[in-house]
Amino acid sequence: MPDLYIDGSWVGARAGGLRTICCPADGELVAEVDEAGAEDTEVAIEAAHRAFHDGGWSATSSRDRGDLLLQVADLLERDTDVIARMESLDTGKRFVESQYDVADVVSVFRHYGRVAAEDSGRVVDTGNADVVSRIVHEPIGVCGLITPWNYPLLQVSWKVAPCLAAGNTFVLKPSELTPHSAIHLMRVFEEAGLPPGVGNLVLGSGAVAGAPLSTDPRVDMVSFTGGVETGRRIMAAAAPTVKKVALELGGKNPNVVFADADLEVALDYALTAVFLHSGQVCSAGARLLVEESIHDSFVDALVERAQEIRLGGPFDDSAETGPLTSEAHRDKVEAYVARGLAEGAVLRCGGARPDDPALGTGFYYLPTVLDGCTSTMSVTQDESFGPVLTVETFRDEDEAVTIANDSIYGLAGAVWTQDAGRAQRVAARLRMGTVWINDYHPYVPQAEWGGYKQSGTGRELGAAGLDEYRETKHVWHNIRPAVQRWFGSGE
Ligand code: TXE
Repeated sequence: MPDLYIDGSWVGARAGGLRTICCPADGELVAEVDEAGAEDTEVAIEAAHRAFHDGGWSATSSRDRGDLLLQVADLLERDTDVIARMESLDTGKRFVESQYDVADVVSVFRHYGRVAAEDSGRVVDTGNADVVSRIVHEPIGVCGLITPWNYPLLQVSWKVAPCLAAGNTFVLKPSELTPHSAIHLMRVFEEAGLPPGVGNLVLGSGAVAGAPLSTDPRVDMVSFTGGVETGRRIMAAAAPTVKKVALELGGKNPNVVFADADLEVALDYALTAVFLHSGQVCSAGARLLVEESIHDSFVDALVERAQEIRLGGPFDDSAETGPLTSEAHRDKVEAYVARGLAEGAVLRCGGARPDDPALGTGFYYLPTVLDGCTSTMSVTQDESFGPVLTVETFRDEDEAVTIANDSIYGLAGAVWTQDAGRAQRVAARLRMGTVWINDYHPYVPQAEWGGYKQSGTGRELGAAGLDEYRETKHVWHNIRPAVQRWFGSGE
């Protein structure tokens, strides 16, 4: 069965392109999928454009759209293990983590299913009794949705659910490395009765299949999650047609531990912050800032536990984390660590591939701690997107905040302290879209997610995540029209 979903039909790539998907945990073949060319994306854009302008979707009631999203949530929940298996084979991630991810996807669809009809605009008091003035929300139009490989279906859900809730049509281009859960999602949409052309799926490389989504004048908005370099390119490509652009570009997220924190808990979370999913998380706490007085004991204990983390494939019950997504990505992480060492960072553990022959065909990399780092080093400024923690120290609150904010990024960060006043002061001064106090990583679909500075523009999730996909219109109704005689009043 072909893999591209365009205008309500499953089709192959016009030029016949195919891509081989292998599991990063062992290099085994997962499947071959159709690889779209730019012409396939253009046909998908045309279908989405037609469905938006001719079709009934944007005119459906927001309640009906919400009901469809709730139905999709139920179907996805029904298929949890099927989808989780696809995610694990495409990403190499542990099956149990993929199951958690699907549960999160379901709650994102449920959230937007419930809120789709909640905010129907407002009436404006103009001060003029002869006028009815209303603010209404309308869909933007055709949305190009481009997503990465680390949380494949979850990243898709953060875009697709609010996009449909608001009444838009879309062309989705998931990461070329992890296409299967997106294919399954389109099957679920088909089962739920999404009208043809409203949701379209193209698979393939960003530069070819993805590029038209930021240049084509029929696309009204492009929403992208991925690397900062690609984000810059997409923003520039969207400029000539003045598209709305929403970007989530990752971060270099500081995890700030004060000496007065509950150190046992802070240590435990410092490991999860950076090593969850082998660091392939946009909000990974990859930059540990620890108060100087506790540096030695804290980092010694952290290194000891990092060395005990067990690596393995998706269906290995003893594994605690998996491989990196590709050989190219592991090469990038290795080069990043080598650069840090050349700049004077001290390798405390890891810094190599595991020597277990059972892992030899996967793209594994050991949990790595680089101590003795400073803000001027590339390793504290660049995102590795791998299992690499850099350690810096600070002496007081001001210095902690200065170092934490010394970054082009501003996605997320955490502060650990039992002093509530300090926690609030630091949280207020961190220039980031999310700040956790005495916690790391949780998010909920009800709360906004996104970055300050070069971590992106716009927000996903929460009320703002729906607003991203809506235009705002002012409707002014003069209920007692009368001749005005602005001109000709002298006659
Ligand atoms: O991402 P890309 P890559 C970071 C992380 C990683 C780096 C590069 O640091 O090492 O980005 O990863 C599509 N027009 N993050 O190369 O290229 C591409 O096909 C349209 C952070 O994998 O940004 C894929 O679907 N689309 C991050 C998507 O963009 C284009 C998650 C992401 O790929 C395109 C992943 C183009 N010209 C990586 N070029 C996060 N924020 O969570 C590429 N794409």
